[in-house]
Amino acid sequence: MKVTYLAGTTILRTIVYILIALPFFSCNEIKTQTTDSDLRIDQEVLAKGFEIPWAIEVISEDDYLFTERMGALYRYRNGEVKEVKGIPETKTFTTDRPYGGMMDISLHPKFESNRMAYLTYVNEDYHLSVGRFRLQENTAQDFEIIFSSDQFAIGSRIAWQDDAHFFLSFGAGGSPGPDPGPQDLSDPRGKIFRLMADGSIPKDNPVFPGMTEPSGIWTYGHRDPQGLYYDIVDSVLYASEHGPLGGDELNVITQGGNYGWPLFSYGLNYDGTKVSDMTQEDAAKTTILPLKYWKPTFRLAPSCLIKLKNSNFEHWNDSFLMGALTYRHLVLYNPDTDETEIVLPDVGRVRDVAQLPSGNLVILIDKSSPRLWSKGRVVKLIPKN
Ligand SMILES: [Ca+2]
Repeated sequence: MKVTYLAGTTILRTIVYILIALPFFSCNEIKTQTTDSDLRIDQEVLAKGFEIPWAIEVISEDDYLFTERMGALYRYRNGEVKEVKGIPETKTFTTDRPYGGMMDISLHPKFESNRMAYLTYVNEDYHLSVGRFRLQENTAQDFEIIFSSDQFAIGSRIAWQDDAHFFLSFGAGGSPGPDPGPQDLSDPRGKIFRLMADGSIPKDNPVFPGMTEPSGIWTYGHRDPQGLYYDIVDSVLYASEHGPLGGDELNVITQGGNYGWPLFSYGLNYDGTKVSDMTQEDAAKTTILPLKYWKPTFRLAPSCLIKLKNSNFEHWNDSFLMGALTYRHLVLYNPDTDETEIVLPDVGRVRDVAQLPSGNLVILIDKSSPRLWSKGRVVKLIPKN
């Protein structure tokens, strides 16, 4: 019985390794959607004048909440933008550009009845916090901090597993060299957490070696997962993460997994040196390799992640859409064909994408991109033939 089980495990592991290794054997070029392609896209600017609009959530077809990294939450409703009152102060850390600040906004799955929304932000002590509130018109009522940490997060997203559980990514930076934090289970950086809706720790979270009970940590060894998408149909959590100089990844997130940073990376340190001497073969033995990675020759810098389903962009459905910050493109990744396609070239630094009930999309774009004089904006994407 035991032998059969072990043999089964080995076969399963081999299949998993083959599946993981598949992307290395297919070397598809990056495709670019040309203007004479059959898919033309109307871009309608709904609102503009922002700095770094970072995250958007759709309440209904013409009603959205979106954050601004510099410290604001806005509500767009029928062509009008109002600032939401009652949210906390936030801090950014500035090197070449501001990091941290006000990050994700996420509606509770039962928002329609309970009006609960969640915010991830860097607080006045430069530590990542998560707060929730009840949205009453343009006011955040009963604001309550449900997660606090003692570290700065360069990026953070929320994705809901169900009404009771959400995932929270906690991005670590690292320049010029990597920080060991993501491998340290007592450090919140470089982790994906799984928490109850009230911020408490789910009893069925993993118990890591050296611990006697579950913690909030679901997976570790991440660098900066700024894209988090939970596929409720397939019950799979996906995360896109920034490598350093290249080595950006799309990962399938499995409970308790070590995703390798900074033990192993397909990218390079910012000074061009190797992140580690670990081989891919050795990394596969102790860590979970990405579903897909992009080499330093295509620095995707994925800002967000959504898997489209039943959108009006038929050719994009069942593929992942991501903002590519370095090149200022909107990029589509099809996991079935392993093709990366630039669907909106040089559109600007897209920070987030959301699907509307109609099947059209809304995206957020940074100011000064793609042109120096461009304003930060909310743009609706509509396909036209
Ligand atoms: Ca990794």
